[in-house]
Amino acid sequence: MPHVTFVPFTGFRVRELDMLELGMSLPGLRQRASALAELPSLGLLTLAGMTPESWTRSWHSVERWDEDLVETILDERPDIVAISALTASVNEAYQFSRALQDRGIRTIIGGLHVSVCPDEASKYCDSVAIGEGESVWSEVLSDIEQANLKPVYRASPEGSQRWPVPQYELLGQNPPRYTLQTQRGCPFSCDFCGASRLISSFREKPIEVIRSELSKIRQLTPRPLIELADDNTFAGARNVDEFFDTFAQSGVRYFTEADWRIGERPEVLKRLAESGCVQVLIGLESLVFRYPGMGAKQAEWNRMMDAVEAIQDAGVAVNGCFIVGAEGETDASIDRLIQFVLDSSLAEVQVTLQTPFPGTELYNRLKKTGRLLPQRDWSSYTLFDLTYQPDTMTVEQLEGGFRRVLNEVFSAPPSQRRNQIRRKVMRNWPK
Ligand code: B12
Ligand code: SF4
Repeated sequence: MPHVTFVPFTGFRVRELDMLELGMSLPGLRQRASALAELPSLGLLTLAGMTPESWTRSWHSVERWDEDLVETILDERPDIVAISALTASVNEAYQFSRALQDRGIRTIIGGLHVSVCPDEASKYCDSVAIGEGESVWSEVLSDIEQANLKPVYRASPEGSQRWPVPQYELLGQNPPRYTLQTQRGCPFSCDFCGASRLISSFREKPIEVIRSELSKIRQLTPRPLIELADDNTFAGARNVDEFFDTFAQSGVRYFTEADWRIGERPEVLKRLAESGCVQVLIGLESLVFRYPGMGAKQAEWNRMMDAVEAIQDAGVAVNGCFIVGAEGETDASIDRLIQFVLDSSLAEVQVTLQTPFPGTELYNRLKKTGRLLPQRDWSSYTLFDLTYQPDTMTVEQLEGGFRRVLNEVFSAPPSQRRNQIRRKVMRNWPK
């Protein structure tokens, strides 16, 4: 029987050592980083789910690869090793692929980063998958069976009509968290967004497939915690009642990502908490700067914050996400952000550095104007390391300003304050 070995690169990444130390010393950040690191790679689980029974398979989720892993994989005698990596881990993935190739093992790589940089990836891997794996995976496997692996597989940008159920069993007994996707892409096109348009167009998953996935997760773990790997869950035209019925019946608890407009939709507010949603991540992005491509997500600040209040009144905690480092950022605007976050009623916050992921308008603009920092390679694309020359500050000033935000916002007192807000919000959560 042919064998495929799946190797997703996972875990939390920060490049600069002082950033890493700061992150680990701040209670608010440490907590979030360890929760995040528990999330599995849905891309390869999905491809495993559509791999025919005639193939055997193995799964190695890696934070850091080493020679022992290479030896273990050699013992499995795979016909192909399928690797998935994001920008921050892609250089590690390339070196890992080379180590396998040196031992005569063939590799194929896919994911957001290599879909945008396939020529770069081709130097390190036998084959590169561009776009959604669902569209090309059957062809890849059949080509391997016929000893005819092609150097590149390109999925159609419209996206596949197939929604295979991920093979969650590969995660073993009772994983701490699951990921599940109910839609892919986003109708907006924020110019910094490193996810929504890189793989395929905006599509919603049919409700029966979501039901099967939830039921499979429930069979494996009775009371699971799920992070929806959606780009913008309620941005489409789906029937929200059907959606909420499905989640409520499954009895799971879930986190998701949406835009603030759900706070103005009574049909969503009425049932979001009851369906099992405990937290929603909302990109508030910046107090002062408006990014191109935000579409209807761009609105008056007070209106967005009223929507946030409405969501929390409905029993669901809001994790407000902010970006530091937009064009025009200054020490004064950073101070305003700190004060705003400290005073706000947000139950959780996430603050990251603007990061020009390849494939985004932001990346193209900064590259064209020579502002990407040449000494910061892909491993710095972590959302916590600066990768470009700011326009109105020096690199050191912006780095210093960002560390100041983290210190002020994630130290013990404000983190405890947000815990209290979260508890208050949760009191409205239906029992
Ligand atoms: C869950 C998640 C994680 C999980 C799991 C990561 C993983 N390996 O999948 C964890 C917590 C580990 C994680 C970590 C990080 N993440 Co993250 N994460 C997400 C999240 C929320 C969902 C990703 C997901 O499941 N997508 C759904 C699956 C189905 O899509 P997919 O993985 O792209 O796979 C499809 C295709 O790409 C392709 N494919 C993928 N791999 C392969 C391989 C082969 C062989 C083939 C044929 C096809 C193929 O087929 C799949 C099916 O269509 C996204 C945000 C979002 N909404 O997308 C951010 C996101 C992907 N993360 C991001 C970032 C920045 C990070 C971190 C750097 C954060 C940090 N500082 O640590 C780290 C990097 C970790 C690493 N190893 O590189 C960015 C990535 C941008 C980029 N271009 O790199 C995103 C887009 C968020 C953002 N703010 O912009 N993350
Ligand atoms: S609203 Fe969110 S998911 Fe949609 S394009 Fe903007 S950043 Fe990306």
